[in-house]
Amino acid sequence: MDKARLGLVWHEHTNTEGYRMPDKKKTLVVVTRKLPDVIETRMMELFDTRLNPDDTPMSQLELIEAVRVAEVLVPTVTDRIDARVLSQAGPQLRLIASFGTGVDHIDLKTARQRGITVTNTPGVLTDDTADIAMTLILAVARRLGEGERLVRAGQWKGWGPTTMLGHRLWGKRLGVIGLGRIGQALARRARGFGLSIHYHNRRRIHLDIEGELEATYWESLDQMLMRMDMISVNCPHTPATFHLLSARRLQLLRPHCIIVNTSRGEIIDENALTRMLERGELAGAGLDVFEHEPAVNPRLLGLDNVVLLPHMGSATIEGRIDMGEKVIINIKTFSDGHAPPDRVLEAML
Ligand code: 8YV
Repeated sequence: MDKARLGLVWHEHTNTEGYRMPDKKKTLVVVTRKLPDVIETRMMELFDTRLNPDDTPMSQLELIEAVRVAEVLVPTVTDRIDARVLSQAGPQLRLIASFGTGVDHIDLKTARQRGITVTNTPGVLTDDTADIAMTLILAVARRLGEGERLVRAGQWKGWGPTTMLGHRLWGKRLGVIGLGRIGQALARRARGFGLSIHYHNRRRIHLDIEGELEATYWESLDQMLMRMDMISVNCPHTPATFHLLSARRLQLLRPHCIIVNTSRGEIIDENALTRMLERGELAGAGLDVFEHEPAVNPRLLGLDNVVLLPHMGSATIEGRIDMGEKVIINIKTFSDGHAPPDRVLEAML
């Protein structure tokens, strides 16, 4: 039987970026985690898709096996696609279509050097993540975790004029580190709660948006930290933002300040933060992400003034389906020979 009949002959063509994408009948896609059913069903229709139905995170060795055969890899935040994994990739691997916005789990430089395109899923988890950031601000300022634990433990003795007092939001200053898409969505919510918006970015945002949010730009992060009542971390994790909130910078915050983080744990020196919370040098923290996920510093677990969530910023059914849709669009566009809409370039970070 000839090779063509066995489906072994691939017709290659060049897409707009000059990459050569093997154009066999169906693109071989390896998905590392269980995705929503509707997304998996559509992927199976469109591509030669290998799923992970029991959702066990892949080991580094399993990832290496995957990149040896996949034309497209669909990883998530729990997969470390580092230089070691990428160095084992076969020449057929042309696209990493990540399920999520953050791309700090992928070695972008090595991917570029090996001619592998990387895409993500921006925009569709903005509101969900901003909701969780706002929830954490409310939860920490108004001591929701403590109150809930008290009632559940059967230890609530009844209303008292000076018990469970938190802090009013209205009139306070919120400093957003990274007033991008999610930061702005948080700022819109926060304004509804009477918070004034301050922000630090590498670059000042468009004056129209600044005007709409009545936001104050702080070129110096240190100066902003010294004056805020609450801080929200909303910038991506890159080499430049690793431990941006270092022990030194955390010391600049006033003791009544609270911090929330829905971005990446690595942006805050978690040990230094924990130490300050233990000593009462900071009023509280709301953390949806951790430096060594899924491990959580055990000393944080014992603290009353923290609210801890299991990385659920984008965890809505709607959001996860939209993320999957974006993954499909990126793969389909790429395998049809076009530039996928959500290409990630190192320079963008
Ligand atoms: C995602 C996230 O759920 O998109 C991101 O960057 O942090 C999460 O909200 C996760 O990345 C899925 O891979």
